[in-house]
Order: sequence, then C-alpha cells, then structure tokens
Amino acid sequence: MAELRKFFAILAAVAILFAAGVVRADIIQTQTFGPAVPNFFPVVTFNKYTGNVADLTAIIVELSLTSTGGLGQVDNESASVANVSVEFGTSAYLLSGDVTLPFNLINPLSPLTAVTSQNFVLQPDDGDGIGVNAGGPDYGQVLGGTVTDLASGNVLSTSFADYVGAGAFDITAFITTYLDVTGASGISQGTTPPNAEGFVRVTYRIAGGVPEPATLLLAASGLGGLAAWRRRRRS
Ligand SMILES: [Ca+2]
Ligand SMILES: [Ca+2]
Repeated sequence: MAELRKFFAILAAVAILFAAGVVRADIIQTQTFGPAVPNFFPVVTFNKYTGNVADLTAIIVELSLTSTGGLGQVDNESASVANVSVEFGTSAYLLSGDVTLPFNLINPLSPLTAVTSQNFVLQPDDGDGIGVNAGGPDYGQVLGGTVTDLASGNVLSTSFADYVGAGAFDITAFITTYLDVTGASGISQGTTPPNAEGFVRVTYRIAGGVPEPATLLLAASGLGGLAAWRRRRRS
C-alpha cells in the first residue's frame, strides 16, 4: 500500500506541476552579466527560435538586476531645510539593434532600479561650499544594501518574426549607478558606485509542444513506480 500511495503522490506532483504552469514547453535562455562596477554595458547573445513563427504563443524578456554596496551622498546647498527622499543603487535598461524588445525594458527615463531608499531632513547649507562635503547637519548618506529587482515584458506579436530564423541576436544592457533625490532642489549629489550583476532571460512559449525533460523524468519515475508495485502485487 505504501508503494501505491507513493505512485499516486508522484502522479499528483506531476499534475500539480502542470496545473501550476511550472512544466511547459518553453524554450528558456538565460545570459548573466557582472558582477562589475557600473557603469558598464554588457552585450548578451541569444539564439533565435528555429521553428515556425506560428508556434509561438508568447516571447517574454526578463531583466534581473542586483545592486550591492556603494554609497549615495547628498549635501544641501540651499538656505532652507530640505526634506528629501533618496534612492541609491543601480539602474538598468536594454537596447537591441537586432530585435524589437518590450517597451517597458528599453526606456532610459524609466529604467529598472535596484535601490536602497532613505529619507533625510537636511539642515540649511552650513557654508561648506558647493559640492558634496561629507559631514555637517546639511549632509546625508545612503549605504547601498544588497537589492534585487526584476522587470518582465512581452514582445508584441507583430515583432515575433525578429526572433525567428537561423542565428542569434544581441541585447545590450545599460548598467549605471543610480541616485535619485526628490523633495527639494539645490542638493549636491555624489556616489561611490556599487557592484552590479544580473541576467537577461528570453523565453519562447510554444503552443502544444512536448513537455520538458523534467516532466518526462517525473512521468517515467511514476510509471516505474507503478510497474514495481504491480510486480510486487503479483508475486
Ligand atoms: Ca552644503
Ligand atoms: Ca556638508
């Protein structure tokens, strides 16, 4: 009976994986970049889909960015108290001359950011001169933590053809140190860059394809379990 329970447990696990969409006929390519000190501009290369464009139900591009350490600095130069919100870390966006990428991943004005945030009440300029001068009541600093953020977008179906055929395509990631100060003007800014790393992932989602090897393995072990259980039952 224990074997029978085990068999049904495996069967249930396979069913759950299917239902959860974990097991799919996706073709997934992941290319990493870094770790390196921004600013840097890695080029990552992916294979095109070699089947028919009609097989594709979706093309998904993901960008993951992890920012570690570094320092963001602000120094008030105005004669008023400044309530500021500071975000410090790394930003990233993508560009490609080969394929049309999802719009949310290619906007330099709205990049993906992996940041540590902190609010400050900066006292009026203490007379330390223009530029960041560490210390004094008009100064604040954000120590960069380890932060990861992910952005994902769907390629428009009208651009699927870019991704189909022989060969490969390139995507360039623009990885830069990021410091954003909101709430007041007249604030000097300075940074010591963090370390940055991440990945770009391209997924081809295929209609009615064959399951991935992991699924077949699970199914096979389930069938194996059944065969073993039958053998034991007969003997
Ligand atoms: Ca100052
Ligand atoms: Ca200062």
